[in-house]
Amino acid sequence: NYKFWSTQPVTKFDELGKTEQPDGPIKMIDIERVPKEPGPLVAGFEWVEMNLEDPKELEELYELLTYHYVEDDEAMFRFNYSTSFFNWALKAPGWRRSWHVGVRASQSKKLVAFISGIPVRIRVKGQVVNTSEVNFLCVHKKLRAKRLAPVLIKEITRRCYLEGIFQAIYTGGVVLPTPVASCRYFHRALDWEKLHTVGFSPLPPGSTKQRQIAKYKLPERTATPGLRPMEAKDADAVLDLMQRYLQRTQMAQEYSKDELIHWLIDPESDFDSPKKVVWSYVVEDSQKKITDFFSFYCLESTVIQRSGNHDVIRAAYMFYYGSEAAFAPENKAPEDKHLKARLNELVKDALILAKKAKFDVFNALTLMDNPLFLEDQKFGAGDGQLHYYLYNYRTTPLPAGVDEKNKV
Ligand code: YNC
Ligand code: MG
Repeated sequence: NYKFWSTQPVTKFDELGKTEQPDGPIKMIDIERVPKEPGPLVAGFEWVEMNLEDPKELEELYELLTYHYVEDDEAMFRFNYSTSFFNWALKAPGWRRSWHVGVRASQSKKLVAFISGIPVRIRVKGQVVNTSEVNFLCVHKKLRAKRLAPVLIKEITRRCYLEGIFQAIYTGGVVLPTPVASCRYFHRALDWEKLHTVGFSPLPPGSTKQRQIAKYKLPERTATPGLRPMEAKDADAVLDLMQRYLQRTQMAQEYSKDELIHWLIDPESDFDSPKKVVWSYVVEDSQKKITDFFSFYCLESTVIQRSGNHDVIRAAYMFYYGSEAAFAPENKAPEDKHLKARLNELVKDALILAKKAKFDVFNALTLMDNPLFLEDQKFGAGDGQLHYYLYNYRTTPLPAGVDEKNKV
């Protein structure tokens, strides 16, 4: 088993708990010995570097992923990333065209597979590692189970090595050797009736539709004084708060100011534009100090068996947040009661704003401090898991689900 993955520099399942070695690279790479040309592809196909600055090529990537990307186990829903999402996720500061790798049919030039990387710095237990974040691996349904995925993975690896990047981070719903962390998806209905119609939310035994709708009803207006959309002028304050806040976790991305602006401030500022990807808010107190922030992004899913009038689910995903409440003297681990109360106020406002922006559901993973608010804000556990992986980097896995011992 794991015919491909057992050949790769990743932690093996049976090494777990046995390693006495310190955290660090599994294999040393000599750039001189990295092939200068891509490996062979099956006859009839060719490698391409995608030019995602060209709207036509961006649209080709959109087409491939719209019909062939990630589905749930029952094949009811499929992620439908937008072209503005690709502009956001694939053109982050430091992006390189050479890490936007496609495979085309030689005759028709049709795009049939894709894999990408972007440069990110990851802090893992106190050490900062330069990595490539590998994402959007996709093979056309007609070319599945032909061992094309390992060929794509080896090609992006070669391209990372050539640029002097020897480690990678990636996530997936499938279990591979060996997750560094595993999270569960939680979902909070915003439009329960629609989620029920499309088959996402079952009617719990003993309940009624009316009771479910009432359960998820939200106030019209947000409640936190000083809450407003984040602007570029807030970047220094938010970066400072975020950096301190992320110290609560053992693994997190490190951000420069440019990166923070890219990831949190959408050039599309129109509140409910279909092109908007990320929504970010700050809380500014009466002394003009930023005390809290939160953000969420949009990722729609196609309803594969369209039902009623609905062909997409509009989902908001919890992104970064932070609060000075974590550092207040009243906030004491392990309960984090003070922080818990504050996060519940902030997340409730995030739900209200997401509802206003016409989202159907709000999703969050069991990471960061999310377990402090999931239950109170009526999120329910989903079927989906998300596993986090590191390539060519050895470390012992973080505790399951949450990455600190003091969490639920
Ligand atoms: C997966 N998601 O286990 P073994 S996530 C990694 N991530 O290898 P074939 C995967 N490996 O078990 P198919 C994987 N899914 O024999 C499968 N595999 O060792 C492994 N789906 O290859 C699998 N996108 O070509 C097996 O399978 C081998 O035709 C089988 O293709 C797989 O983006 C796939 O879920 C996923 O498009 C492309 O099913 C296809 O089925 C598909 O015969 C729908 O492959 C879309 C989908 C995956 C989303 C993602 C992160 C990808 C990370 C890849 C690993 C990066 C490593 C770091 C490289 C840089 C290093 C540096 C520096
Ligand atoms: Mg294949």
